[in-house]
Amino acid sequence: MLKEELLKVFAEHPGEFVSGEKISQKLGCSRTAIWKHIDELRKNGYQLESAPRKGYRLVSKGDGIQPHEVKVALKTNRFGSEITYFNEIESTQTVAHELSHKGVKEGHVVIANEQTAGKGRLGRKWYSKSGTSVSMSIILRPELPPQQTPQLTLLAAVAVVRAIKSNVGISCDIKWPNDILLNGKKLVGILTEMQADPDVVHSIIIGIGLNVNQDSSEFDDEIKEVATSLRIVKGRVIERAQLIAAILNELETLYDLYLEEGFKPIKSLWEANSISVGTYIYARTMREVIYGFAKGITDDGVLLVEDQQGVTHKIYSADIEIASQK
Ligand code: BTX
Repeated sequence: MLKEELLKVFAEHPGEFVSGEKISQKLGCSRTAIWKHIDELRKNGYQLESAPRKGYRLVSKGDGIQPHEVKVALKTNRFGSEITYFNEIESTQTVAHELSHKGVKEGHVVIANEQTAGKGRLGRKWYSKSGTSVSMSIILRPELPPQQTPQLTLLAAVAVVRAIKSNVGISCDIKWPNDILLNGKKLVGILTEMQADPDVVHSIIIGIGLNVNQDSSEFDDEIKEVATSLRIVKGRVIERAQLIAAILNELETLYDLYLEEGFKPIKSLWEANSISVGTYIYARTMREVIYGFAKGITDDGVLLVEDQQGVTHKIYSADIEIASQK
C-alpha cells in the first residue's frame, strides 16, 4: 500500500524532485522504508532518479504492467487477490512453483512484464518481450486426482478465449490441447504443471503466455512465421492490465463452475471453441503420426482420433495439425 501512496506523491509533483524528508512526513514512515519502496518500484520497471539533497524524481513509469490496475478491474474473490509482479524474470512458472511450496493461497498470480527464459511444453522455449506480452502463472489447489488435471488446461484455454472475446472483441480458436490460434497462427500458449504425489495433487500451476502488442517485426526468427498478436489483428494497442483481469475473472468463474458441476459444462464450452474436433487431423505423438478424424475429447481431456481403418486412438499428448478432409 505504501508503494501506491508513494506513487500518489509523485503524481502530485510531476517531473519534480520530492525530498526524502517530505515523503517520509507525508507517508508517516522512515527514510529507510521509503528507500526500500523506491527500490521495489525500480524493480517493477519505474525509472526513478535520486539526487543528494534533492530527493527522488519519477522519470518514467516504464513499459510495465501496473498490478494495482489489474486489481481494480478484478471481479474475483480469490484469483489475483495476491499478485507477485516482476518487471523481468526468467520464468513466472518457476517463481510460482517456489511460492506454491511456501504455501501461498489458491489464486495467487505471478505476472511478469518480460521473461528471459519462458518455458513451453516438453522443454520448448516461450518468447515474451518487454512491454508487449502477458506472461502469468496462477496457483490452484483443487482436491483432484492427478489424472484429472488435464481438464484444467482445457478450462484455462476456454477462459482465455472468452476473456479475449469480451475484452478485445476477437474470436479465437482452440487447438487441442492448449494452443489458442488466431487466423491459424499461435496467439497464446498454456503450460499446466503440477506438484503432486501419486494419488494427490498439492497444486497446479497454470502458465499463460499471450502475445498482445507485438508487431510482426518484433517476433524472434524462430516464431515469426507461426506467431501473431492481438495488436496485429485488431490494429491497435491493447491495455494489458485490463486483459489480465478479464482472464482472471473468466478463470475464477469457470473454475467455480467446474468445482460445482464437474467437467461437463467446461467440455461443451471447449468443444464450441475448438477447431480440432469434427475434422481430419495429423496427431504427432512421441512415437508416431496418426492421421484420422478427431471425434471429440473424453472427460479426461483425451483426444479421440479414428484412423482410416476405423480404429479409435486415445491421444494423451501430441502436436496437432489440421488436415484438409480426405
Ligand atoms: P508449446 O510447447 O505448446 O509451444 C512452444 C512453441 O511455440 C515453441 O517451440 C515455439 O515454436 C512457439 N513459440 C514460442 N514462443 C511463442 C510466442 N510468443 N508466440 C507464438 N509461438 C511461440 C506453450 O508451449 C506453453 C507456453 C506457456 C508460456 C507461459 S508464459 C507464463 C508461464 N511462464 C513460463 O515460463 N511459461 C508459461
